[in-house]
Amino acid sequence: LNIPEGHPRYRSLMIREALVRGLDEGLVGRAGLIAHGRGEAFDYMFGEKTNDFAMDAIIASAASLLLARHPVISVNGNVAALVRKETVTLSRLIPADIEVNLFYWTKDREQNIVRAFKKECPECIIHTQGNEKMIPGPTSERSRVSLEGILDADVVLVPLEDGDRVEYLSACNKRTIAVDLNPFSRTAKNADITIVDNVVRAFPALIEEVEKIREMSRAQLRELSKFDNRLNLERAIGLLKGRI
Ligand code: PTJ
Repeated sequence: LNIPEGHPRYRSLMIREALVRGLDEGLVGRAGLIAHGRGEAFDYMFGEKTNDFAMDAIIASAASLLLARHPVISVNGNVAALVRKETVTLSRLIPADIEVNLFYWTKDREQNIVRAFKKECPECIIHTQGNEKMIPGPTSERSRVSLEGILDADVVLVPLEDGDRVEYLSACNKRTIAVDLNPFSRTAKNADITIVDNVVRAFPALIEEVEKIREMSRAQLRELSKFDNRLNLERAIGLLKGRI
């Protein structure tokens, strides 16, 4: 599809194209396109920009990731299609592990995503969903995690999902960071920090923030990592109310 750069919805149409390409390449699940539609609707209402409440969450997330003993970035099909390069950059910078965790799990798609990440980062170890149900609770495929990855992690970055996994990760004493445009989702409400922003903007902003604060002392980082997620979600919902 040839989309002229001057098209008023150029950026949004390009994101859709990246997902459709991801579907053709066997990275994105079919339902991933529907999930994107939900996110897109929220993004439209939030003004398609990184709002103040998102930036505050990004700062607290950057500090939490830098403080972590073992941070892991959980990736699904949509993340692999939309922000693969940025995920690798983040993982190198922090440094953090990458783990493929799929809701609509198939071995084929898991392997396609691993290959795509390996192409971007040959030295990266990409964890995959373990064979055992490791996290007690979630009934979906998402409960299967890697022993060396999410099971051992103390901080898990969970972009783009709505479900019960975050609740159970928290029950396992892990700090959870979500990126979700839907401030009403279970994931958004249960995470320790929720970045209410489009992942295509949130990840580059997170990279910038990590670069900015990575030399700070642990005491300074601890200060920056303090965050009241409930209050911050209220700010996001307040903006929606105002716009409506
Ligand atoms: O690749 P898989 O099999 O793991 O499947 C991935 C999807 C996304 C299909 C799966 O996790 C799913 O069904 O997710 P949900 O339950 O639809 O939740 C996705 C959440 O992400 C929703 O709350 C959307 O509003 C939000 N969302 C969608 N696109 C974006 C987004 N948030 C941030 N940035 C986006 N680009």
